[in-house]
Amino acid sequence: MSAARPDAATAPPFRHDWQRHEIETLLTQPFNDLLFQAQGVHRRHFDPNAVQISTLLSIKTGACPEDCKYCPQSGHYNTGLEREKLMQVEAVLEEARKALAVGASRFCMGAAWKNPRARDMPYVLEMVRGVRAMGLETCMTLGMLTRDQAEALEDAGLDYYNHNLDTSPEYYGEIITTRTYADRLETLDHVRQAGMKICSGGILGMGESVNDRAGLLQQLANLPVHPESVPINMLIRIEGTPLAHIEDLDPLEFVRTIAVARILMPASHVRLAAGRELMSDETQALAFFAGANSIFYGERLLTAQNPQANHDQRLFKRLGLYPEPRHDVDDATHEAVLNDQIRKAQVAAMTTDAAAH
Ligand code: SAM
Ligand code: DTB
Ligand code: SF4
Repeated sequence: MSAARPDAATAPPFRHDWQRHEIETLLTQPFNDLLFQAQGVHRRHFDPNAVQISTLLSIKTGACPEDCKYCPQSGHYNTGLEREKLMQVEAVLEEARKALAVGASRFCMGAAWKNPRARDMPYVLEMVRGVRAMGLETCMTLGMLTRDQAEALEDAGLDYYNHNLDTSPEYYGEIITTRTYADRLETLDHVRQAGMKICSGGILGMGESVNDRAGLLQQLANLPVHPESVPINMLIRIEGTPLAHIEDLDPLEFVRTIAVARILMPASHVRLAAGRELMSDETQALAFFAGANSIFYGERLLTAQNPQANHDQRLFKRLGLYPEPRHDVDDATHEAVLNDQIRKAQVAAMTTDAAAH
């Protein structure tokens, strides 16, 4: 279990029957009422000042056959991105070592695929084994999976599979035409049946309505088990994609959505995911208050920029936040050793950079 707190035991049971209108009511209530409620839920389930840290690596970049209108990696749009084939296993492990050294507890590997091919799987499985052996949690996002592929990943030790629903079922067809919402749900089902944890969320700022945001959260919260990790991305507008010039989303609408995700999925890690680079520190502080407790750390997401590490270190210092240690290792001694290693690496990274500023 994640950083669960003792008072979680007295919290009401989790719901999986949310109605769209109930979620819209939550999203549109006065901001202070919403944030107060969300922070209360957050404190019942988590240490309010601990933030889980993930680092991302693109293991196969660009030329994706899907037409996701937001994505720099879709082969349907000319975004000037240079395509790169699947990385060598050793090169991926080298990046994972760097992530561990700067204090990440989870390493997420992403590939611009519609789905992995059979011949890619041995390499991908080797990456999972190697990263896990370092004591990092493992996460992958490779597109659609068959049941067999999900089981093979689970056997190799993959902890999380990321597969986002992105938006409401009604708005989905405006954003992606090369796969359906049902395809997405099917992969999530394969991941869950195989015994892995689910990381699933969406993107805001794609021209969707409040009702669409409610629809996305409804789909996520009404899954048979809440996704353990819920990334909420702010659209990064990429020149060359159809959404390059879409209107800005009000940052307070973004914060509201984080708060409602926290209320609907009380024990899930809600990630303040892509788009932090263009957010003010104050918006991020509000998002943490609203219940976000996970970030991507490091200067690059998959292909787009993320805040500089030293900027995040200063922000954590200003807000009194600290990285959350991992909690899901079965054996207590192993967990203590890993947490000690991670904590030392985190403290070393934080103090070195803080001293330089
Ligand atoms: N191809 C796989 C898939 O789509 O599942 C994995 C990689 S894909 C890049 C992972 C997620 O990144 C997408 O589901 C989307 O939510 C997010 N993403 C992609 N481009 C983005 C952008 N420009 N701004 C914000 N989020 C983005
Ligand atoms: C998620 O929800 N956001 C991450 C991760 N899951 C794989 C990806 C964000 C990608 C942003 C655009 C880019 O870096 O190419
Ligand atoms: Fe391909 Fe994933 Fe980008 Fe869609 S979001 S174009 S599936 S890499």
